[in-house]
Amino acid sequence: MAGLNVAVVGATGAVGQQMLKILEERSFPIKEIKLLASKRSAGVKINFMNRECTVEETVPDSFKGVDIALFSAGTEISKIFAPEAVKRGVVVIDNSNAFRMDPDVPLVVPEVNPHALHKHKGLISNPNCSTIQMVVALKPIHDCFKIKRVVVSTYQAVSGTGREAIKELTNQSKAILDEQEIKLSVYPHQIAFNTLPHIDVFDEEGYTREERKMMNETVKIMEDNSIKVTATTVRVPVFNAHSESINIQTAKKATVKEIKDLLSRAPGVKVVDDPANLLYPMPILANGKDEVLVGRIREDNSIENGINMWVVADNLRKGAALNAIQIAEYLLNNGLIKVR
Ligand code: 25A
Ligand code: L14
Repeated sequence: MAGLNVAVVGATGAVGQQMLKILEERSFPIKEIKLLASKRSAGVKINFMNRECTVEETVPDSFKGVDIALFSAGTEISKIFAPEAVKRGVVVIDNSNAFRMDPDVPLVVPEVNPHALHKHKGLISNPNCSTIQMVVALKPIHDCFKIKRVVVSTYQAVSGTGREAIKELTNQSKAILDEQEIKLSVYPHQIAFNTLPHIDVFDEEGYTREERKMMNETVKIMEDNSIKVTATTVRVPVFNAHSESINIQTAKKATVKEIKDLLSRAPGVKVVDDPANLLYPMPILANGKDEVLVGRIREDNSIENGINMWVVADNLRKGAALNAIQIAEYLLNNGLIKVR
């Protein structure tokens, strides 16, 4: 069968599982698949394209003969194994924070800056989930009206942290409803029936690394360092799909109708904005979907040329696995990957 030799690193994880699902859904041309994870999961059987596949422990030689590797096993694993894969001629699409701001590494959202892939040197970074859904909505507005400033607050689901965090929200919710003691493991405080203004680690200036990722990655992906971004990232007790309240200020005046028309035609976006019929983006609508949902579009009259909107997307799909596979498809369709 014609196709590529594909490796998924972190295949047993929350993002890795979505990667396998989306490769199947989109009939990505695969000759052979390698499911890689830690030693802990070696031997686990996973069904992929009607074949039973066995998970193997990731070692440097796992990448021999592989054409493309999708990594989602955390920053430390990427730092160790991505260079090993590249050394063996593999094109790596990495979901972690390890290489995103490296000037030699394209940081790509296919709807926004696919051209950056033409300069790849074997290693490509998938942006942070919160950044991806935001720039998909911002790019068409920036192209028409030039965005000067963005103020974003996020409402992030626990699935972004991984499978352990999904279990933690389930277990704490049950415990509280049953009036039992809760257990803390992934998050420093109770996440059930609570919100935490804390995602990833704090820096000396009081921002979290998740906030810095949104601020820095947006400028790199949009290729315009005149855009000012400030972020507050918050964990909420939602299983899947991140929400964002986004306030923008544009150089040119934009009406609500103009923004709606623009976003209705934008790739990867679905406008869900009919408040009269109580229709607006919500995690339960975005869950399992490919599109970034945008609604609550309205003028902000407290500043000149201000717009408010509410943006929701499936963080495991568009925020991670789907975006990575769209990058792989672009590489394939544009002859940017050597097939052995
Ligand atoms: O949590 P980890 O360690 O980052 O693990 C995530 C994936 O990486 C694999 C792991 O395989 C899993 O598939 N992995 C870990 N160590 C590895 C190694 N040495 C490795 N792969 C190769 N070499 P696993 O089979 O060990 O994991 C099986 C299940 O156990 C959970 N788990 C893993 N390490 C754990 C742990 N649970 C508790 N303590 C630990 N130390 C693991 O949970 C899996 O279910 P998970 O996969 O849901 O964790 C999700 C991680 O994925 C990253 N992530 C999530 N969303 C994004 C993302 N990264 C980038 N972008 C995203 N949008 C996060 O790092 C998150 O922690
Ligand atoms: O892509 O929600 O850098 O805990 C790291 C932590 C994604 C989400 C990244 C979380 C992330 C994440």
